[in-house]
Amino acid sequence: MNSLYHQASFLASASRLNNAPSDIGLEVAFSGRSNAGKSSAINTITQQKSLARVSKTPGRTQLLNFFQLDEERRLVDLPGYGYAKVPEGMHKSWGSMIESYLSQRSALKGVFLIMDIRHPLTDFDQRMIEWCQHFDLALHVLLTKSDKLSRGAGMDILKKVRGTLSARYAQPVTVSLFSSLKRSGIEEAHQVLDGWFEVQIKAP
Ligand SMILES: Nc1nc2c(ncn2[C@@H]2O[C@H](COP(=O)(O)OP(=O)(O)OP(=O)(O)O)[C@@H](O)[C@H]2O)c(=O)[nH]1
Ligand SMILES: [Mg+2]
Repeated sequence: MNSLYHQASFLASASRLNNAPSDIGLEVAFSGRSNAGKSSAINTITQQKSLARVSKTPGRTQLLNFFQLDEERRLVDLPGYGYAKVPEGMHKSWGSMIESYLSQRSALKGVFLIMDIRHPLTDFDQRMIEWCQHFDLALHVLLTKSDKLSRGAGMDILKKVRGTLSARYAQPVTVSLFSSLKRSGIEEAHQVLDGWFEVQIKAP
């Protein structure tokens, strides 16, 4: 078990960027469509049952939620996008909050973009990828809920998504399979985070 992630604890919630915790150290944000499984992925990656709040009701996470790993490193659960039932005004405020977070947050190193493997690369996902590329942020796609498909079908989608991303975008985007239900894909996710968080890997 990787203790850096396991020791995660809730730090703060912020309704906007200017009441977020100090902009120091390194941060990785979890973004994606509402209900895709962002909060679940944070819990699975940190191997904690209820660090981030999971809900069957889409649009549950409406604040920026900061989780501290150590003095210098944080995970951030971002509000989901694309939830049809929120009023138009909220879509706009979501967009401006996320855009200011992505563009102004110095600590932000990269984004884990969470996609339900059954609905990858929505229009919103593509907008998010464009923003990340524009703001020069590292990007990793987690295709979650992979337990919903057979292994073969999951691998096919993984290949297709990789192909589409490399054809469409200039900067490299990495992709991996994940399931919070089956707790699979955790090691690969930790490896990506370790790289971004500049964790020194001990020689065997
Ligand atoms: N089968 C399966 N269900 C999952 C998985 N991950 C999440 N879920 C379910 O999907 C629903 C939404 O999960 P959340 O983690 O709350 O999703 P979210 O992206 O944080 O949603 P918002 O905060 O509303 O944007 C819940 O009912 C979870 O139990 C997974 O890997 N497999
Ligand atoms: Mg959530």
